Amino acid sequence: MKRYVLAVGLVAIIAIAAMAGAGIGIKNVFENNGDDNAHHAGNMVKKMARMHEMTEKKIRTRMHEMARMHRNLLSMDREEGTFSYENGMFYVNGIAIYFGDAWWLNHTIKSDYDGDGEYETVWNELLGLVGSNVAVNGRLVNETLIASHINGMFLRMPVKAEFVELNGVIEQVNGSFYIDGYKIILPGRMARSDYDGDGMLERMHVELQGLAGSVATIDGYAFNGKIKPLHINGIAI
Ligand SMILES: [Ca+2]
Ligand SMILES: [Ca+2]
Repeated sequence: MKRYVLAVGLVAIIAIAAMAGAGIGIKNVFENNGDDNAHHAGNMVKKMARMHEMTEKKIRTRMHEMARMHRNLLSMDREEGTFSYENGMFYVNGIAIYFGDAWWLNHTIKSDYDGDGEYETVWNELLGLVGSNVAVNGRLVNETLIASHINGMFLRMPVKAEFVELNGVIEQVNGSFYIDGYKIILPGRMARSDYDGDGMLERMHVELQGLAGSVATIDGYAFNGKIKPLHINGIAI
């Protein structure tokens, strides 16, 4: 039943897109037809069109917000100078640089920061840059620069978050989900895996609804009482 309604919705959206593409207005198709069914169908399509428009508007706003946030990342704090390493800490011009916790530093990175042709762990990429001139962007907090970029290449969001593994019952309160007292921050998109095991790929919050009340293990980055999950019950986000 759920699938059938979804299919009808999708057909309506595709029909609207096709009509828009062909330059046919919804108004022209339905307004001159006295038939009741056509009138109801017209209202439904109009409603779908409004919903579609609102979703598009939301996505555009979010994309603008993200673009603004990323533009701002390079115009916050910046240090340029010789990159050094001492007693487990990296420095530029005597300023301590925080690149992330142990879990993140042992993570294989997607950019070749030291330019040796290999994608290594963050730690090894950074060690490969020691002694060279670098530019580090980020946020200066208590005389430590929390890095977002090195030599213009993106590392991570400049938030001092730590990697944690939580185990407990997933609770749902006012539309939000919690585990072990942490609020779970979910991506606003379709799930790539079937986390609740109901045989369907749903939106992330629907998957979590299917897990609410049961015991789960969630790992990810924790900050300010929130967790941004990397895995739910061992399944990647
Ligand atoms: Ca490398
Ligand atoms: Ca599911």
